[in-house]
Amino acid sequence: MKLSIIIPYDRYEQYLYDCLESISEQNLDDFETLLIASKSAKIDQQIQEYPVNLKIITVEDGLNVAKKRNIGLENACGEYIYFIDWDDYLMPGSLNTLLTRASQDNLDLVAGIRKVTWFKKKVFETMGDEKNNELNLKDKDHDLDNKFLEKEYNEDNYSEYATDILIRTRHAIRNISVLNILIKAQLIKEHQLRFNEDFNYYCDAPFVVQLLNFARSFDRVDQAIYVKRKHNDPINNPALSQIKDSENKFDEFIAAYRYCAAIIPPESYIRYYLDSKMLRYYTKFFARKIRRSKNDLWRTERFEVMSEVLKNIQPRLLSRCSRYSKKIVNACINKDLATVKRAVNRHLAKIKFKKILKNKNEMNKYLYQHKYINKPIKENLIMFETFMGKSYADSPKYIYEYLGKNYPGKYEFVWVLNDPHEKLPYGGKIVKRFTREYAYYLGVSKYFVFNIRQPLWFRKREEQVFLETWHGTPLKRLAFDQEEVTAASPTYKAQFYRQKKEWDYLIAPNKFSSDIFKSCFMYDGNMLETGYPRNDLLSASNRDEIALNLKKKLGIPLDKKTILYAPTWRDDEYYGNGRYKFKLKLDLDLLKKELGDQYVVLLRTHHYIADNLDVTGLEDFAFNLSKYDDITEIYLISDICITDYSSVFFDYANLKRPLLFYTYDLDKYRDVLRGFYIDMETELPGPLVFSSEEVVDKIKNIDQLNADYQEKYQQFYQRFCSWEDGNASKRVVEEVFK
Ligand code: C2G
Repeated sequence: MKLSIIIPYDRYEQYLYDCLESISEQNLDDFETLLIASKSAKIDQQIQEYPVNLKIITVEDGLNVAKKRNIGLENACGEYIYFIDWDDYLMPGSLNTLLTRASQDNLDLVAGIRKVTWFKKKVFETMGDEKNNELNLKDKDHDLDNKFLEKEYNEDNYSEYATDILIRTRHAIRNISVLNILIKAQLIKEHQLRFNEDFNYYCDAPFVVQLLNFARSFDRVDQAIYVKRKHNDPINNPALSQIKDSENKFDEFIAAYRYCAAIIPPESYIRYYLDSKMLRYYTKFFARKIRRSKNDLWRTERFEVMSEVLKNIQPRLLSRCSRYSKKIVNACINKDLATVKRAVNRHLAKIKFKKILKNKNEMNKYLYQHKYINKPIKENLIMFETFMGKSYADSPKYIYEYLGKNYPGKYEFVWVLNDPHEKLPYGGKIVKRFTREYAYYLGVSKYFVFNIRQPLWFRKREEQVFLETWHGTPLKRLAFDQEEVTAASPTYKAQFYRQKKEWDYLIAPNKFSSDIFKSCFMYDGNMLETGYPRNDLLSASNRDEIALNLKKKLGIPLDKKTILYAPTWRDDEYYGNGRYKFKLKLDLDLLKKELGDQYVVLLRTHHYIADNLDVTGLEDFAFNLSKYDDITEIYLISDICITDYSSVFFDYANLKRPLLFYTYDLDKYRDVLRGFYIDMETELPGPLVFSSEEVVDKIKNIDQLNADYQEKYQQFYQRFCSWEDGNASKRVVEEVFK
């Protein structure tokens, strides 16, 4: 047999599917895949059916990776050995490329390159490189080549080591990882190499160092690509590297370093590299840890250990360091803790100061953290924010107006609004987001009513009360239910976890949302099962009068019916932070031609959309209301609503008016970007349409559509709208503002 692939596996089977699928795409014939699976690991039909010559070796629970890989080695029959982790995958043909190269010159080791991603295979294949670039996840193997080793090593005249072959292999020790190295089984056998089972986190380094030591021939092929997948949910399924606080991680790190250092020549290239890693670990991590850690070990025992280690690193490495690094290394070697602390403090203060000079919001944040948060709380002050200060709208607006009307003089109000607004009713003071005033009010307000998440640097004080209204019944999968986080930061779930703990109250518009919010936000605080304050307007007794006035104000012809088109945003189409692209796929010319004698169109993009819709030449038919604050008011003037995957329809359905779903990119949105909580094909109160022609057709036959969907609409209404009776604001206020 030519090749044995060894995979240690214990949980989170959703990762393993991608891994096995990718192995089936390697153009291999004579190979076996050894899955070393813990007894309790899930092995389902799907896993067993991949055409990868799978041999499952069941082992007891709790064995570490080293042990599992060793069991793999005992059982492997291949001429070559290859390790892959169950949560990673390969680009097609990579293994074949490695094997071909190895066979050509009978090489002991052949390595490929590694890429890092946050995404599953399907997403990575669709938009991997582009997305990785945005996230600055470069192919670090190459990065390092250019920056560091080659230059330094050659300059140092270590020509006897800097042979072509060594340079070509250096990436193999970049992370000192065994991943993406094809190894001749004979080499392992000859030297009886095994992973050191004492190491839970750092078993790769000692093994790889030995491989490099013993190998007589090696090469690298850049076409063989291994994709290392980061886990986006460190709360529920952390990767080994994301387990932070294990007590013995430090001891093991040092032990692994010492183990390696003991078996390689002190002047070797590998040692040079190991030491540079250690130096980096100390300056970037350890030295900072000793300032803040609650655990005194970092300043006592561990500091002593570090001192001993640093004493033995190669002096020429130190000579290349910055003055700051030299200073803290020397201080540590001299066991001078006070100097290290002082130097690190000064260094970090300098970095902070530079940041502040560059961006004045940083200054406001600084003032919040160091000054405002210590000021006395203003007991009657309430701060409101909707869509990051973009509008006076949504549930915060309705809660605000209810408070203003029913409790005159009792509260002081602050509204976060970025653009100039007319004076607000009830005397609300307007502040811009992230200004000094904003930072001040974050520090001293008693109550917060926000419809999105709070700023990342906000830290709720114990006496403060945070009411999170959220902003829609979930159709798209949210937070912890999102398999992939393609928009937002990949650390979104970890951030969310911390932020939701600060929510004292969360509003649910219906039972469905209440259940989902609990799980998708991992929320166990007070759930206000009240309905949405923002929908109170939809059952107001004077809603027709309000609608008429609004139509007049916006210049919408009173003799025409209106079609609202309110789509959502796409996670993968964006310019930058919170600024998304949107290309109108609704053929307005066609709509005007076919429907223009009876209808006009109201266009409304999501607040994330940065593109401005161009309605030039159609001014009497298409009205762009994207900048209008409150979509609830717009619902009142809309006779038909077209949306896609926006939560808009859950609210609009309160009016029992016709709904259409223009879902031209349904497959991608559902399968790649987000996934849904309800079945778009069977549970919606209106039809899915895929072209402008279909839109026209449905609207021309709107009576038929209403008849066809009457029953479904009724069921939908019962499920999602039955709590909305016009009194949600009252219920919320009475619960929260006691
Ligand atoms: N909205 C709007 N105009 C649009 C789309 C949305 O004014 N064209 C408003 C609506 O109030 C809607 C809310 O923004 O309910 C949220 O928009 P979604 O399209 O549902 O998207 P998102 O902001 O991602 O929120 O649980 C809901 C989810 O969080 C979705």
